Amino acid sequence: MFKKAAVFTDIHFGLKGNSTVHNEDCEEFVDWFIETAKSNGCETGIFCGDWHHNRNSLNLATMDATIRSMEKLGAAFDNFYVFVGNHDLFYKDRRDVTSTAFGRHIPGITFVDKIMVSEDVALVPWLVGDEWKKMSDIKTKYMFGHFELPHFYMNAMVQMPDHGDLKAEHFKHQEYVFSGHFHKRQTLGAIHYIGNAFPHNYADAWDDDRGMMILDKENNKEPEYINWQNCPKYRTVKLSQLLDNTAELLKSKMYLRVTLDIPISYEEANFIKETFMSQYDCREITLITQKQIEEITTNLDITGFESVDQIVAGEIAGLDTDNFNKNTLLEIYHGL
Ligand SMILES: [Mn+2]
Repeated sequence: MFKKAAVFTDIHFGLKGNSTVHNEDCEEFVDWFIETAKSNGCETGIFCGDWHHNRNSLNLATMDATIRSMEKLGAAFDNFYVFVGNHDLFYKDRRDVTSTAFGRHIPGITFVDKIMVSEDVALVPWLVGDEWKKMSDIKTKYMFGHFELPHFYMNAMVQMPDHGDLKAEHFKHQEYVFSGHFHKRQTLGAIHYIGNAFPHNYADAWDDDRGMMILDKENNKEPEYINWQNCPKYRTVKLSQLLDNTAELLKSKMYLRVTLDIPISYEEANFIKETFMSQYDCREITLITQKQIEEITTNLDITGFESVDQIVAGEIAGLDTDNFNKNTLLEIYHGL
């Protein structure tokens, strides 16, 4: 099926309410991925699922970025495989309606919406119904998929519970199982969650070990992971830490939640925020009082936090007005 493959997963075009910033990050990532794959001599590309984020509301700007990116990937490789992930499906437990099906018409793209087995490789889209029971019968050395396996980390701190279906032990014959779905990079036994393309939100704070994986199958090499250095980055820090290590901590494209652990006036805090944002090209610095932090940690559901983009999109959608066009407001915001 391939000699040397470059692999990425879970890019989620259209995240944060079809955010322009996010879609631009995705396109920059795709350019970096192609360049890195080519300089490493990969003739094949694989995407392990969740191309789009939202099954109901992809806008045209997202589709524009998607089509351009898929065309580039199709042109760059002898074959580029695009798996269907759970986020790409309209129905949870069926794969017949997907947001990425048009990909099969793009030259160079192979759309993987059913289990494909060829030589020593199996390609497996998001499994529906009882399909998971077939996994233990597949005898290939390598398997790529979008698996939801118990005990692996869904994000930095939450482990997937066991619901009694597919688990790591079912992959009896594989030496390597590479999967998307969980965004944190992690390996246990034969199972490799390769990590998603780049950090998406504060659930990914301090974890930039994401990007791509290269598998040189022809030479029987171990997988090689390469991080995208220019990724957006999420950090949670105390103000005292930030002031002590400013130059070391702050990077471009950074989102920061800063806890005010030292006494500081509103004006001073704002001055620090404005200065750092422009000097280090940060995207967001949110100052949080100790009291707010306690409320956040007792709620614990980090994945439930909304980004600024999501909050603004939600507020605009909720406006009760005849005087403003909500779509225009949203466009203006996304263009900022
Ligand atoms: Mn995903």
